[in-house]
Amino acid sequence: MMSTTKKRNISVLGPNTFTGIELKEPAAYAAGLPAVKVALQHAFKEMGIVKSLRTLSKMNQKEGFDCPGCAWPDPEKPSKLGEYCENGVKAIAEEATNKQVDKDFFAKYSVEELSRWSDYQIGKSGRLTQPMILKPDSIYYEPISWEKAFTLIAKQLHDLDSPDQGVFYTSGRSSNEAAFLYGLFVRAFGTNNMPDCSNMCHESSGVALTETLGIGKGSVKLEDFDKAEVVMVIGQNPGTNHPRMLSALQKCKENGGKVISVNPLEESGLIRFKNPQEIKGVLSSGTSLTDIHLQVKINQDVPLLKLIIKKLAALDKERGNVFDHEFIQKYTNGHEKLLGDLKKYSEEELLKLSGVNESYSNEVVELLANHNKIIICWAMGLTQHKNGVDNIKECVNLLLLKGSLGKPGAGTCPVRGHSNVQGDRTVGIMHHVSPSLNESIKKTFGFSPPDKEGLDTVHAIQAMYKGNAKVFIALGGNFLSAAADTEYTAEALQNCNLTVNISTKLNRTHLVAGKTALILPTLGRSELDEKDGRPRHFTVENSMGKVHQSKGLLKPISDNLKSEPEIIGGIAESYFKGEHPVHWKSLSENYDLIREKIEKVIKGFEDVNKKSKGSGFYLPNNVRDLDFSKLPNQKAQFSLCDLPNHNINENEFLLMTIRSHDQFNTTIYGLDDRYRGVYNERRVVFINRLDMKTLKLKKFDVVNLISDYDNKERIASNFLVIPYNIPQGNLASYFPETNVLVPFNHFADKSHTPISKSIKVRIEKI
Ligand SMILES: Nc1nc2c(c(=O)[nH]1)N[C@H]1C(S)=C(S)[C@@H](COP(=O)(O)OP(=O)(O)OC[C@H]3O[C@@H](n4cnc5c(=O)[nH]c(N)nc54)[C@H](O)[C@@H]3O)O[C@H]1N2
Ligand SMILES: Nc1nc2c(c(=O)[nH]1)N[C@H]1C(S)=C(S)[C@@H](COP(=O)(O)OP(=O)(O)OC[C@H]3O[C@@H](n4cnc5c(=O)[nH]c(N)nc54)[C@H](O)[C@@H]3O)O[C@H]1N2
Ligand SMILES: [Mo]
Repeated sequence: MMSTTKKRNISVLGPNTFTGIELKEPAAYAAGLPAVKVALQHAFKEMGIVKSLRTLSKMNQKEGFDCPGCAWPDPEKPSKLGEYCENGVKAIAEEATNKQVDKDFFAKYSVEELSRWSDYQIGKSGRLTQPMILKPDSIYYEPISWEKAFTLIAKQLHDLDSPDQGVFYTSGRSSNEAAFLYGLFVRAFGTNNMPDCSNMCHESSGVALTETLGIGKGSVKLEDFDKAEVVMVIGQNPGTNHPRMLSALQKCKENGGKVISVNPLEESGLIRFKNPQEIKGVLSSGTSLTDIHLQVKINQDVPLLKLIIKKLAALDKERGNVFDHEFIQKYTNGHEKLLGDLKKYSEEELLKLSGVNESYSNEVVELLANHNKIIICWAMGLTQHKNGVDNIKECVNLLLLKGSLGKPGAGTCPVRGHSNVQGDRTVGIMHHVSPSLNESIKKTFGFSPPDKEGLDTVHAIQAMYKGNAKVFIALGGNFLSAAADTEYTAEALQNCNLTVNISTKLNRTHLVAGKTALILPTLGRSELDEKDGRPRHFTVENSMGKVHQSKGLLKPISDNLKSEPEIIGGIAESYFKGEHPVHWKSLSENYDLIREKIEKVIKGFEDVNKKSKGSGFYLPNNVRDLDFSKLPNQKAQFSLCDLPNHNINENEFLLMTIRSHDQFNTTIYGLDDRYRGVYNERRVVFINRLDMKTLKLKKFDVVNLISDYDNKERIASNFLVIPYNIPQGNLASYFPETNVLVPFNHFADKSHTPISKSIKVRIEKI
């Protein structure tokens, strides 16, 4: 389906044609030789053999660069066979490709024509090589000099009626240094409008963990997996999205631990694992990972956790030692209320809602009753629902009852997405006002940051849609395709006077642009970043709060790229013209100087220039120290969480929008979802066979998916029906093709994360 804009004739959604599906059985195990083979195919195709081997030897090594894929930490001793996974190699191949999107490319293809390409084709065109401008009424990007681009941005920012008409998005790939400088500039400019990808991702975790435990991050370290007795993996697909986590689960199993997965799908990556970093792993039949799989229905994790807690409470009455009473007494608040509240629910009701097998759930209860070194890992399966915050609070309830915090082998593990999304937050990318951060900035830099709350992602889109925000600047990411309600977001971006994307690769947001649009090409993680012949390095923070350095090594794809700090510094310099207490130019050129400032402003970064070398250092984490002094009564908080309520109509399903094995968010590496057995096609919808029967659907029938929120019909057209092992009443399909169905104004309470994992839809056969 094509939709058009007023001026440029842009296809917002791109083509909806099929690419030639082939269906096989879901994979019997994750990784192993097929993963090595596929990884190398991707690398060789994009980078050639020599560059591939050189690049991979430096990935996730102490003197190399941090993988631009996920945020899973590196072990102290990296494997000799390389410390990377199939999808990390795909990420690097995508970034370090030899293909170029240069001025000739843009002279050949208009944005109208490019918008009719699929995201896969757009992404595969190659790396951006020089700054480009799309002028009002034009459909062709043209070259522009860096200086002119900075001057134009500065002028548009000066022309705004108020700084709050600017929106400054960040995706989570940016380094701590770039993110710190960006946040500093946005505050100096005068707004807190800093939406970021986290708003669509782990924001629910941040809110829930801050309210209950006093820090919006997880508490476990990598070595805790060696000691854990039980690891619960809830709403997460590590085989695809955090493959190196499988090695940690493998170690846990080797040490006698048990792994429980809670997921509407039986994800292959969690069933069996052949570790490609061990010879024996590749040759043997691998390690079976999941001991018990609870096939929960979409968004019925709260009923399931309540059921588990209720049964544990009954056992505790009998045995007296199922809960950690000393811990509860000493460190927590509200435990009686929680147990009292559980009386409202019957076990039968909770079991039925959750949809899980009763005897499996009893096995889980028994395991949890007998152990207290418990880690709970989760990702988007818990956060992207209306009650995303409560989902996580219910996990915290369980850990608190068991005393599974602040001890080896136990704790919270929200598994982060982008490789530095956590670091970006730590150094100040945030739409909320932090009085203490503002105070430190004032003390260090001599200006007062604004104290008005900024816009998060969903509210920034609404502001642009309504014309209340007019300039959109993105430090990375693909805002159009990542955000909810693609057609609404497209209108929002196209309403802007100026959209600016600081990017490595071409994506749909460059095409669905404001009246004027700029593409500012930047260095990738893997590229050598030099100033006057001297290499510079960055720092990043991994999913477990460890900060370490990252240094690129490849020759940059073009001489006309700037680093992210240089681009931010260039904009700031043009905007302030030397009339500001911050010396933007010197900061943007010398990252040691930025780090010295971070050290002054952000707690835990003392001595960062020295400490970030080697394997790095951990930031402070109050949960590890069992210090809850900032919370009410100076205790960790139990929470009362309601059951989710979707008011599903008879003909409606709940749809989760998930990642295939061949994508990184909106970057499509390829068309195969190998673990789920779907090849060469992304326009598919996974559905239970019994539901197919009721709807009289056959395999490969073509359907439209339709959501009807607020009496508005939103349609994702042309999807092939795939019979799958998924609970009745539930559907799964890929993101971003289905983002068009997610209403912009329906999001999680408190965290405002779009409801991308529980969208009410109906199916229409064509
Ligand atoms: N290769 C690769 N790596 C990535 C990414 C990528 O796209 N590709 N993305 C990165 C980013 S930014 C992120 S945030 C992470 C995302 O990592 P994940 O959260 O693992 O990604 P999703 O594909 O969204 O998978 C969600 C999982 O939750 C399950 N699920 C959905 N709804 C529910 C529910 O209601 N309850 C339960 N219990 N489970 C549910 C789904 O079946 C699926 O297994 O990965 C990061 N790493
Ligand atoms: N329906 C649905 N929607 C979702 C989700 C979902 O599960 N379902 N998941 C959500 C989640 S968890 C997230 S995190 C967001 C992701 O949202 P984003 O972070 O906005 O999206 P990405 O696809 O990761 O962004 C890819 C683009 O980033 C740019 N890029 C890559 N590396 C770099 C770099 O080093 N520097 C710069 N400056 N640019 C770079 C490239 O141009 C590339 O095209 O999407 C969210 N949207
Ligand atoms: Mo994410």
